[in-house]
Amino acid sequence: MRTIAITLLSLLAATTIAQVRHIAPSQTYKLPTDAVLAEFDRLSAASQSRELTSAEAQRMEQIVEDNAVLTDLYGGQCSWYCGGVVDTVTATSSLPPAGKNTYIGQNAHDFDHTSVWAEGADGPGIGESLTYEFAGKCPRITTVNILNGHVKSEKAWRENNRVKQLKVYYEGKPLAILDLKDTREQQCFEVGTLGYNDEHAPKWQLRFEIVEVYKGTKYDDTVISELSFDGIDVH
Ligand SMILES: [Ca+2]
Repeated sequence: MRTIAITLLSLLAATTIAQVRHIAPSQTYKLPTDAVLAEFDRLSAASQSRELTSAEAQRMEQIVEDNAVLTDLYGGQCSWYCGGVVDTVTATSSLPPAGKNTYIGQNAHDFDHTSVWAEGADGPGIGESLTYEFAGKCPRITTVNILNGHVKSEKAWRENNRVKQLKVYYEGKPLAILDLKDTREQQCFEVGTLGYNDEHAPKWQLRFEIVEVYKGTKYDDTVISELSFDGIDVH
């Protein structure tokens, strides 16, 4: 009897594991070249301390307009974020700050391609995770967009680990494994319709756990530059 029960439990466990589906990116979007990115970063930094000349402002606008990823981050166009709000982003660990750079979880959701979350565990950070929390009334999510690795430059991207598999937990239960490509392109994953869009619904969470990584050439730290969303119930 006991053997039968254990066999049944094993079968059930195997079925549960098998049910976590793998999702490949449905679309990818290229970043501009490093030269254009560096020009954009220079102009962006200058705009913090002085008014840009009209030629500089025009150039900056043009760079944003010409590049889908930058349009997404800096274009200020209509998106899920017109109604969607992420209440908190927390990480299980992060690297300590170095100079003015921090590596906290919120950096993965600050609409800045140069700032990153870097896990702070020993080794590549398998099992480390980011948790995003939403209010019940938050519009529903259908898509997860990821800039994988330290995308600010080809050099930083190569030197640090990138995520190969990211396990998504929806309300604490495994939902899917995102199979990330080893690319600096923005990767978009269709995850189904998540959330409530209901002011009476409770708060809810998505957790993203590092399962496997692509190795960097210099550092054994796994990095995500941006993890953001698209969805419905807005406009
Ligand atoms: Ca960022």
